[in-house]
Amino acid sequence: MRSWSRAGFVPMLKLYKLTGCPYCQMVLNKLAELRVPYEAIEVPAERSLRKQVFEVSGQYLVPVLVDGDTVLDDEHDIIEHLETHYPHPKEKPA
Ligand SMILES: N[C@@H](CCC(=O)N[C@@H](CS)C(=O)NCC(=O)O)C(=O)O
Repeated sequence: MRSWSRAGFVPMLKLYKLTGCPYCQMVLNKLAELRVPYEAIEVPAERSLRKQVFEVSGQYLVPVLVDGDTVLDDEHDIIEHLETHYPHPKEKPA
């Protein structure tokens, strides 16, 4: 899936997440705060069934964020990435 951004037509962020996962919720909260569009991919609760997660990140834990060529598998790194690359809505030029 693709979306418009100020950089042009770019791939939309993909977030691999699990409902009830507090680390995933931290990332979801940040995405909502920054109003960044994304595609959420719900993963199985059973770690060994998360084939897609392993294919993109080389490990099985979530959250995993894919932003173009960038793949991040730690919530703190993901939040830092979002804050660095996506301006807060209040700071966006009119
Ligand atoms: N990034 C977290 C860990 C992430 C994590 O543990 N995610 C859980 C979901 S809340 C998970 O994927 N667990 C799968 C498992 O342990 O089998 C950390 O560094 O502490």
